[in-house]
Amino acid sequence: MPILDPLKRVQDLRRANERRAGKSDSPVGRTPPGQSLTAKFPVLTYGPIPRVDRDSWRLKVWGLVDAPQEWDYEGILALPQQTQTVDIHCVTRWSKLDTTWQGAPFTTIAALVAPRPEADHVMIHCYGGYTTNMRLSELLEADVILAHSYEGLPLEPEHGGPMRLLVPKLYLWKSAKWISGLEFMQGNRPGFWERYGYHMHGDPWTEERFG
Ligand SMILES: Nc1nc2c(c(=O)[nH]1)N[C@H]1C(S)=C(S)[C@@H](COP(=O)(O)O)O[C@H]1N2
Ligand SMILES: [Mo]
Repeated sequence: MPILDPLKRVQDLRRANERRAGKSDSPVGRTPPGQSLTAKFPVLTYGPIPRVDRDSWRLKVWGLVDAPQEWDYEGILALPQQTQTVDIHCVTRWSKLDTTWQGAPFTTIAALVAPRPEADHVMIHCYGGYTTNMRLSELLEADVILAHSYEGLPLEPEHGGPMRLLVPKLYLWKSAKWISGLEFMQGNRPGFWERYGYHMHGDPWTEERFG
């Protein structure tokens, strides 16, 4: 057996461990399998870009929650804010390192609407009709935010402005642009791309591209 194979295996294991420990700062260790790095920020949208201005934008939360609520743009800005620098990964095989976003943590919103014990998934709804599904447990991780700013500036309309979801740990199709609603549910249901064969979960590190 060529010596390269075991060496590569050890390297891969070390990278996986570093990643789990959050230690790796080498671009190689931070790039999931099958992805290439880009410095650009490609726009990927199915259909036309819905034009939603700040004043009319709303987030409605309903389903299996004790306190259904609606927020406007100012309401989201009035919540505690979080700024974070994260890597993003698109299923079309580009990754972008060190992108900086600001917004309100999903956990704050979840705490305010009080999910019922049986709620275990959330359908994300968007202006324009796009949807995507996620496990509630993953939305409750600390780096999931409702983002209104990118690199210190208000989010551009083509990237989801005035407000999008950011879930850095999953492929970017889960980071719904022009977010309009959160539907808390019991059990999972496919969203837009998931119905067309994308994976129900979408972990870039295990290449959950298609279901
Ligand atoms: N509402 C909405 N959100 C969406 C999409 C979309 O078509 N509509 N595309 C998804 C896909 S497939 C990707 S890869 C990312 C791309 O985000 P970007 O255009 O800011 O790069 O947005 C996701 N969020
Ligand atoms: Mo995508």
